[in-house]
Amino acid sequence: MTDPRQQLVQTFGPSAAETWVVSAPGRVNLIGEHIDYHGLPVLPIAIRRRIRVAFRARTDRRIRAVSTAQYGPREFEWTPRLAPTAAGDWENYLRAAAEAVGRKWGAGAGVDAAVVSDLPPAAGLSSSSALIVAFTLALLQANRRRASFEELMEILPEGEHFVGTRGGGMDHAASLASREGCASLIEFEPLALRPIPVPEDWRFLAAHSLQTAEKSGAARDEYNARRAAGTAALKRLGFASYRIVIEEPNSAEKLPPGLERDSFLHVTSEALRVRAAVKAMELGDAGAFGRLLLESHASLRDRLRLSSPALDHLVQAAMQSGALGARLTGGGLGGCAVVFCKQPDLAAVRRGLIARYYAGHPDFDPGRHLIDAQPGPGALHRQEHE
Ligand code: NG1
Repeated sequence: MTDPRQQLVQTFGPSAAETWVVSAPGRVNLIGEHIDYHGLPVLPIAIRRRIRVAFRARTDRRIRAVSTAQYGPREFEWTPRLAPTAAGDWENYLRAAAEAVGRKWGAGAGVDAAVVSDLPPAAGLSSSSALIVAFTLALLQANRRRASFEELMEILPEGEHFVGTRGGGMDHAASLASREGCASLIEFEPLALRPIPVPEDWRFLAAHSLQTAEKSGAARDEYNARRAAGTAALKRLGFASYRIVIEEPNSAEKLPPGLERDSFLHVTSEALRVRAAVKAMELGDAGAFGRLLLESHASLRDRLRLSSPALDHLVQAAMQSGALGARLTGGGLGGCAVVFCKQPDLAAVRRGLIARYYAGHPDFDPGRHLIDAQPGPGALHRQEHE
């Protein structure tokens, strides 16, 4: 990965001002899909791919940022009430961070910043949340402000809404507070992150379907529709929250057939799968963990209808190659599958995926599309001076 400090100097010139670097990792959700926004626990890992931001504080309120070649330089004034710019523009993520910080602590000094990433965008690895997290930490540092995990979680999911996705808090929590070698059991009511050690010989791959799910485009409406259907089902049944309803397994019968009922069934069953997956991980029961991933995929495919022929094929190819489980990860309709196997089978699973899924795709790049997803530390626990 290019050194963002070099890019900072190349773009904005040398300066006597202090330069800092912050970074935030992407994440792979192991299980617990489309339930974080209903306040239910999820189990992601932070991965070792991340967004790094080198920056210097300015004496005015200008925010200037440059990113790798395909995203051009951006510049705006950090005013108290920021509005989004054109949909799909990467500046919106910078604005989202500034708006989130500004709403809680007021607008402050701007920055000159260079952003570098080895996280492929629009791949279900949460590069957009990682960017918002990293840029938020940069703005706070530039203004010499320290924020706790809880304070950051108050502002970050809201900040992402600014970009148009009514997401949950999973991505930000995982990117901020995951622990090296552990999955993160994230609870939202109240907020808590419990590190669950991943058994030594468990391996995960993030395998890209080679179809992107552009969250700022059409996939956003699909995402928001699932959220609305799940919420409508809960309302129709007269429950205040999904946390109460998962203890009432027969409630679905009272719902008319359709997306509402299917969403309800997905959410409630997925919550139970998360519980079972944590147990399986704690016991080192790889077979059970793998089966839960497959059940999660089937539920996302058949009930939420968020899989795609490509993702189904990818999951199948993984299983035929010796994986113990696989499923689409993230919002769905493209992006990645998470593939689970034991360490001795990893090379065969990789080779099998390449032969069964990626052969004949000239765009396939193993460094971007078939990523080792071992659990790394979140932004708040990274012990390094970059
Ligand atoms: P992706 O599509 O990977 O960014 C989104 C949400 C998550 C969660 C998952 C589905 C955002 C920023 N992220 O993830 O909170 O709801 O979908 O489980 O909206």
